[in-house]
Amino acid sequence: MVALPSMKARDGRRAGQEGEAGLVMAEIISARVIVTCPDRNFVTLRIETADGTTGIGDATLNGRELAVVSYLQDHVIPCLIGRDAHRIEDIWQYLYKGAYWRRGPVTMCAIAAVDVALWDIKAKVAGLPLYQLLGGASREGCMVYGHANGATIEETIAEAVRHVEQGYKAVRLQAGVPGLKSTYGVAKPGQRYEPADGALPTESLWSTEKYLRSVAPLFEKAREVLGWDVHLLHDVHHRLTPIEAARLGVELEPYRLFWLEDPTPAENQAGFRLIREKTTTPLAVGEIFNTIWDAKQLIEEQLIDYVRATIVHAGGITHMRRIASFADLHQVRTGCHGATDLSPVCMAAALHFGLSVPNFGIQELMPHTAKTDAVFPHAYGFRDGMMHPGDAPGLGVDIDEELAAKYEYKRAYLPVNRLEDGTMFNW
Ligand code: CS2
Ligand code: MG
Repeated sequence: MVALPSMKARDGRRAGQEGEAGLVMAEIISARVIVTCPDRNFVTLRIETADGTTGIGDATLNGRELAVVSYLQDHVIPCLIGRDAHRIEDIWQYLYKGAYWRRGPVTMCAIAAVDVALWDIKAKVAGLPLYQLLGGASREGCMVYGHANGATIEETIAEAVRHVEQGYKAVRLQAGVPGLKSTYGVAKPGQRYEPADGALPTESLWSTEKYLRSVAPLFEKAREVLGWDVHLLHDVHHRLTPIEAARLGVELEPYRLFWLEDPTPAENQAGFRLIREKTTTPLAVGEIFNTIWDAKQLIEEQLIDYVRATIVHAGGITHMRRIASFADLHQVRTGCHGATDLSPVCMAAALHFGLSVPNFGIQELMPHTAKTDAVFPHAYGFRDGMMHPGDAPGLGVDIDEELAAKYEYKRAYLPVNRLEDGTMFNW
């Protein structure tokens, strides 16, 4: 009979180094946090094992970055040293259950960073691109959607045409709202869209009535110009009530959207029942979710079509695979958040995840600046409207620490939003 490796408790806390028969050990000897601002802030965790293998994970929480830095440095890293990097699930459970205080964006970002760095290490040790360890490729590549935005309908559609010419099969359309000075998702003149734009939060004004009047004409014109062979998406950014969202969904039905995103805030998951009863426009929700519990009812009752949780904010690859498996049972597909505040490390992880899960839907792509790309050299690429993580061992992304050190952290907040009468509202 084959002797099993000993299951004896080591010191109850740490992975031992005794090298028991059959156990491949990768002792964590250091972990450190790197903060850099190549055009915007990013937080990255690097974990190193005794044989010199390193893995990285994204820990960026837009506008609240330093809270995650402290959570990692002061509370997580001391517990990692000496553990076996290969025990990814056990470390995940240790950090989640062991904190006593479960869930929340700061905690789950920190856990995600550790989890992704450990998957990176495991795949490098195996000498395989990570998706191979996740079951291998389920498709040729991950379809992505690009962002077309402009102050007017004409500008937005011109941008969409440009995307289609570049090969995009799916485009999100956001246009300025007549009568409002600024709108989420629309770049300021001459700049690229970047939501975290102030050392203190900038304030914008919102009118639901003006907005609702502006959306259907945008999509009517878009179908006229772009035809029907391109997927069109739209983000409401949590700004409607369920009944208003239902009305918008119905109005947009003739234009066959791929999805309508975040139509209403999702803390009250039952609120989506009303929208769902009224409209067949597909719904996508979840870029601010951090665990499966945020989406449980939405998925179970099939109140949404796409879950937008992503690696960095929802506990890493380990937890995202749990969300995807649960969603798959209910015919809900993935549609990972991929704005510029998610670093190239997160994008790489999302692509390995997306390539491997059976119920991949689409991946958001908001390209990073050249400065960001230089700090994070990566193997992933774009072709014919799809992205592929590449075949380098591990995640296929690194951080150039020397270059990163040149860009000091700059406090930057997401804007806040008020109704025209001054009432604080959802941004
Ligand atoms: C947006 C994001 O990508 C999206 O769909 O909702 O731009 C979001 O506002 C930012 O990622 C917030 O940090
Ligand atoms: Mg969004």
